[in-house]
Amino acid sequence: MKKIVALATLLGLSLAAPAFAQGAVDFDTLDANMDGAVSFEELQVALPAITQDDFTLLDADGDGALSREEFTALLEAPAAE
Ligand SMILES: [Ca+2]
Ligand SMILES: [Ca+2]
Repeated sequence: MKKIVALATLLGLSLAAPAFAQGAVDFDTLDANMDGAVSFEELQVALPAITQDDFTLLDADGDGALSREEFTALLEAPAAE
């Protein structure tokens, strides 16, 4: 979880971040092909700074895509002080 918090901070993500406040980055928007999971490529569209290593960290069950639950874990990571 600490690593996810660090990643969220690195990417400038938090529920308070402007992109999220505007609803610009949410699961349904990122899931471009609407298969119910966000692939690395789909996440990269919104977060060009993300790396495959970052993605692997978020992909808790290792199936190669982020489920809604896995994506929510990133959004809900508390912003580091
Ligand atoms: Ca998808
Ligand atoms: Ca997964």
